[in-house]
Amino acid sequence: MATVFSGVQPSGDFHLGNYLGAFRNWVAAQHDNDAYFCVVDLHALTLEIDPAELRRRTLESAVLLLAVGLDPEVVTLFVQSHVPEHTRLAWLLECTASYGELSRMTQFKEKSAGSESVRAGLFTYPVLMAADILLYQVDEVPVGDDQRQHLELTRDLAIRFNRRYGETFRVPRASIPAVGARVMDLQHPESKMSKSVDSPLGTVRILDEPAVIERKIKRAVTDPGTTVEHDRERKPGVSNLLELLSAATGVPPAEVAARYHAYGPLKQDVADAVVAMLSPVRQRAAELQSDLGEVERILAAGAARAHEVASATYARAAEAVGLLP
Ligand code: AQP
Repeated sequence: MATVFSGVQPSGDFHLGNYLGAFRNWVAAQHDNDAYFCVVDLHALTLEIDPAELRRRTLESAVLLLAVGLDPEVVTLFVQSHVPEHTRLAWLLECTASYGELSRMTQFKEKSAGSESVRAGLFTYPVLMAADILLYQVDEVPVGDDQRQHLELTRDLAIRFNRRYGETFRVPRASIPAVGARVMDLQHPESKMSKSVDSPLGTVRILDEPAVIERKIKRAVTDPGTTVEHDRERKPGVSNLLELLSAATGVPPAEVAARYHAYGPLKQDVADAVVAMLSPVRQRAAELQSDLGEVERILAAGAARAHEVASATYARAAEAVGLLP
C-alpha cells in the first residue's frame, strides 16, 4: 500500500479547479492507499484572513471534503494546526532550504506582486508544505499542476536532509491528473481558476446552485472565430470548456471537440455535465452542515491518528540534526 498525502487551504470557497485537480483524485485514491488529507489552516495565515472567517472556513472545508466522498473510516482527515509537528518540522526544513530557492517560487512571486507588506510566512510557505508531506513518509501527493514546483522543492529538501543527516524521509512524487490539472478562469482563461482572485463569473464554486453554474458557463469567454478546437495557445477559452467536458465524461478533449461545430451546444453540454457532477456533493454538504459536532469528532480522531505518525517522524528528524531527546 502506498502512502498518499494532500492538503487544501481554507482560504475561500472551493471551486471546480479544486474538485477536478485535487478532490476527486483524493476520493479515487482513498481505498487502495494509506491516505492522509489535511485542511492546512496555518497556510491560510500567509494572507489576510479574518479570525472568525478562518474558523468557519476550516470547518466548512472539512464538510466539503466529506461531501465529495472522503470516507473517515478509511482516510485520516485532520486539521494541520491540530498536529504541532508540522510547524516543528518546518523549522528544521527552513534550516535546510536556501533563500535563493524560495525566491524562485512562482506562487510567491504571483501572490506577493504589488503588495506593500508581504508576510514572511508567504515566503516560507513552501517549506511548511514540505513538512506537511514529509512527516507522513509519503509516496504520492495528488495535486493540481500549480503545485508542481512546490513538490519539486519538497523532494529537493528531503534528498538534501537525508544526505546531510542520514536517511530520514521518504522522497515523495507528485501525482497530477491527465485532465483537470489546470482549470482556467471562465472569464480570464489565461489564468487558473483560483479562490483568492475576485472573479465571481469566472469561478464555478462547488456549492453553486445549478442555475448559477449554468449561467456562469454560458457566459464563459470564448475565442475569436467559431470553430471548436482544442488548442490552448490559440483558443484558451474553448479549450478550457472542452477540458471541463473531457474531465466530466472521461472522453479526451480532441475527441470531444470533434463533436461540436458551434459554441452554444458545447456550453450547454458542459453546463449539464458540471451540474450533474456537482449536485450530489451539494446535497451531501447540506446534510453534513446540520451535524457539525460529528464533523468535529471526525477531525479530532483524524488528528490523533496523524499525530502518531507525525511525532515518530519528527523525533527521528530532531535526533538526526542533533537535538536532545
Ligand atoms: N485551477 C485549478 N485547477 C486544477 N487544480 C487546482 N487546484 C487549485 N486550483 C486549481 C488544486 O487544488 C488543491 C488545493 O489547493 P489550495 O486551495 O490549497 O491552494 P491553491 O493551489 O493555491 O488553490 P487556489 O484556489 O488558487 O487557492 P488560493 O487562491 O487560496 O491560493 C491543490 O492540489 C491545487 O493544485
